[in-house]
Amino acid sequence: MVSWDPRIEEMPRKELERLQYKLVKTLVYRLYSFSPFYYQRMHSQGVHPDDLKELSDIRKLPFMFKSDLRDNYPDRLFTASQEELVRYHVSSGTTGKPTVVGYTARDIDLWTTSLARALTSCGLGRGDVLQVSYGYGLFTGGLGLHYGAERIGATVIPTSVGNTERQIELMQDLRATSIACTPSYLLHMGEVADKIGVSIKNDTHLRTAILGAEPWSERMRNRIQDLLGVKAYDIYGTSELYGPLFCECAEQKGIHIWGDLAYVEIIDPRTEEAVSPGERGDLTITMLQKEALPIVRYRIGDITTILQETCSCGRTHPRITRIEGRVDDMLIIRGINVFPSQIEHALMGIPQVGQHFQIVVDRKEELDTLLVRVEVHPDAFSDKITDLMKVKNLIGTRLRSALNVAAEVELVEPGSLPRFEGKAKRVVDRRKM
Ligand code: DLL
Repeated sequence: MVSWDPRIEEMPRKELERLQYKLVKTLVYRLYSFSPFYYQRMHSQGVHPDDLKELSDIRKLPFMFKSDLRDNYPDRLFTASQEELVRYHVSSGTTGKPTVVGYTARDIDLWTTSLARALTSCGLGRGDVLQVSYGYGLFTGGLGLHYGAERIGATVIPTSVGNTERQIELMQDLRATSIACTPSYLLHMGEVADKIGVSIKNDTHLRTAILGAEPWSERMRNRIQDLLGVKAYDIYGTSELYGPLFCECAEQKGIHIWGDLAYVEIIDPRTEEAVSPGERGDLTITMLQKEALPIVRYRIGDITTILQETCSCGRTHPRITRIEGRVDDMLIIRGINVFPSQIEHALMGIPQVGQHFQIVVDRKEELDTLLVRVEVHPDAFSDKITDLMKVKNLIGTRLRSALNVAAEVELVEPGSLPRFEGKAKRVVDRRKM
């Protein structure tokens, strides 16, 4: 294993916790003194910075939600002056006002450091050519990965999203060894490549893919790896936390959360207490060194589990398991909770299913209906109705046993469902329209 900064990444856990306590204390004193928002929140909850006597006392602090950022649009939560800001990113959000994130020069430096560690941990370094096919601009994916890759001395091809045929040409001509984009965009790129007679597996140098910004499943990873001949790593982050920050290492066994930058808790949304070890809950992060837009006990709404033990790669910081979905992505179908990720997992285990699907939820005569539209795998596409009926029944049975609720299945031709360059939108909930 090679670490970007072994002194930090492989620090004994006790030492890391001492460092975290020191950082939390400094952060909370700073916010109590300089942020009217945090002062009021802490005051109304009856907490004083002196109450933080050990690291676990962090649980006495109030939570923060996306609505706090929206309610304080654009910059009322900032604790840096205009002169100290070097950049803004803006997260569009699907509902309501966007959120604005400001960065000081030190924020950009720490964000970049975190990505330098992430990219190193999945085997990238000098000599690698990283094609950054996340969007550049207000979205954090493009510039984030760009800076991280330059920091480790890799060569960047800043293609951003779109113009897919040109992307494939550049991937070949400039001998890209790695790509960073959403998993759905990489699959789309694979299809476009096939159409123009290029096999990403055989005709390019691509061997690593850094995929995130949307939920994807373990089975989707297996498909991407087999189909495109790459090792695919899960990268996670949100704009409020800087952007993409945390990634799997070569072991592919959980996403490393850099403990000197972030303190992680998993909260049960019903009780608002920490879940028991090994249980899933709402990922809650405190950013320990963030300057312009402080983030304390931020309830992100992404569902995951924490892994506390040292990874076999030797890095000692906590890890989280793959994000299963968002609290607000959960569909309640006739009273049963269904996550789109469960549907993806069930579908990707069926070889006759292609890579793309769409979930349509509706309500007919007061009853929720669930329709899953599935592209048939090109190899399994047949003119015979009986063959297709068999596939359809198999999908129906698998979905029923995975979800405990019946879904109507519609098979569609390969290539007929929408494709996405940024985050995929797989759910159409007509009940909300
Ligand atoms: O998506 C930042 C990012 C860019 C992450 C590039 C990874 C790669 P936002 O647009 O603010 O930021 O969206 C954040 O996307 O709360 C999750 O719901 C989802 N998300 C991000 N990464 C993953 C992932 C960026 N690896 C929201 N798995 C988060 C599942 C993810 N969901």
